[in-house]
Amino acid sequence: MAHYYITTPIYYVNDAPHVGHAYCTVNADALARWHRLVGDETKFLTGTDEHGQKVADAAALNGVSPQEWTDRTSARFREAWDALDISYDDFIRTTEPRHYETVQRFLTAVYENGHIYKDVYHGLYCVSCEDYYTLESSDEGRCPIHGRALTEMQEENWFFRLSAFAEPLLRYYEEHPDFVTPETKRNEALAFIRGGLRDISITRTSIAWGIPVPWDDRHVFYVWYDALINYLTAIGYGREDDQTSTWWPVSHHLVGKEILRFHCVWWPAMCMAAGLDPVHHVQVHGWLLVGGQKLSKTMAAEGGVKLSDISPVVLTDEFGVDPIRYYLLRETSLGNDGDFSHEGITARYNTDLANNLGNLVARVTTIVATKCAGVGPAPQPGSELASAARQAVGAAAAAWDRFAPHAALEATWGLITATNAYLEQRAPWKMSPGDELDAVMGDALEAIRLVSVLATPAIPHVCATIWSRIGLEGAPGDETFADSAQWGRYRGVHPIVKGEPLFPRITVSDD
Ligand code: ME8
Repeated sequence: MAHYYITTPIYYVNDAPHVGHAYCTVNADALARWHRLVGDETKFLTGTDEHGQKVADAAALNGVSPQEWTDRTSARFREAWDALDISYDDFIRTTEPRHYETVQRFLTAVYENGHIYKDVYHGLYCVSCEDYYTLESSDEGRCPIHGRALTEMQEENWFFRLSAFAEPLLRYYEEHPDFVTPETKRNEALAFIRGGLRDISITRTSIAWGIPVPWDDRHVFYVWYDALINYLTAIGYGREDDQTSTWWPVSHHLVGKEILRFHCVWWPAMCMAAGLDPVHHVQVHGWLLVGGQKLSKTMAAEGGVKLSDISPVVLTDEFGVDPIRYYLLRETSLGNDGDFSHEGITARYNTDLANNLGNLVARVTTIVATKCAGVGPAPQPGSELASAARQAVGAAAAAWDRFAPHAALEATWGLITATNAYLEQRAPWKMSPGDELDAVMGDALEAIRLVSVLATPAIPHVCATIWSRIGLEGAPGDETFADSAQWGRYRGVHPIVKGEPLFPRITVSDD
């Protein structure tokens, strides 16, 4: 059985989760659900990144200890993921003992392998990024991402000999052409490596909120250096419950484009330095933008949207879980930036969910209820819809496999459109009860069943509801995909439930 390990970044707990975090987490969730559906042994990891200056500052600002602050904020992430029906298998917090243990083991291995040394660091630091810049890489002394003035820092630090890994990294990229996708991001990482790698400072004495360096307890590890190792903590690296050989290195990290350098340069080099194979795949995604801007706390101050108004919990309350999940998955392809807006959600809701999917299910269940005595007939083996279905199944499966949920859903909605067109053409509402009507309705029910299977990683609640409305037991993911994706599994003689509209239309006012 294939193993599939997928991770999101672990999110900083300096503030509450917003829809940008949800974007990444929902995509990872749908991919994990897809792999469970096809029968892979799946592990889906998310969590919170709780050390570092930024988090310590947020705690101080709120007058509580860092531990109290991280407990409180980490819980808000869990709450958001519950609201979005996120099926993580593990939620890691970097303040947990298991993480301390793995980090210390991993970094001791790097140290003992001779890749860590002591020196004095001078640099320009951005607390929001928790990262150093050089004058050249800064925006005239300001952070190129956050726009804030950079702070001059000088401290005695332990350094990681990143510069020694340029050649091994380039070789790794050459031997693993799919290491970083999409290709534009792979090229970006390669350009960075070819531009020359400098050693990086990996410890701090200026703050105490971090994991102690095992061989020098005046220092704590720099937050990024501990954070990346979370992916190994969750699979027990260096501990008694070590499952590294099961889940590593054939794993997938889904990360936003601003943390490409950490995941595509530092992290593989760190793994090599510890004597471990780097992860096999990093999928980089773009940003959700509001009015052309990355979501940030300053947006509201500049007259834009307030982040708290578009928190995952507020959005799911307003539109429902599945519509938000659908929007986040369907609107933007992983890799590109996309615009987030209420108008965008409403448009997708009314068009794809209410008009296409909702109407199809309503239409079919109504006709079967009134003209087929409420019992769903069986489909025809050679139906013209069967070829549309086969095409949709193939295209959707291929898209899920290549990290393209938007394309998987596009293919799935292609089958909905084909089914609606088939009904328009055959006009079963004009037919009298009998074999011809049964054949058409059986085909439509079978197409709906297949749509529920294909869409279940994205909108699991609605798919389970549709499943029971067409008289099936359990849920669309209960059978393995190889079986359930075959045309003709809907055997007929299933009791149909008409039910309330799945997606009542949202009225859009003109003002
Ligand atoms: O960087 N659009 O944490 P973070 C899309 N702790 N995705 C967005 C987004 C937006 N507007 N804003 C945030 C960190 N994200 C580190 C990671 S991993 C070892 C350590 C998502 O809280 C996106 O996935 O700043 C991005 O990479 C992640 O949140 C960064 O979250």
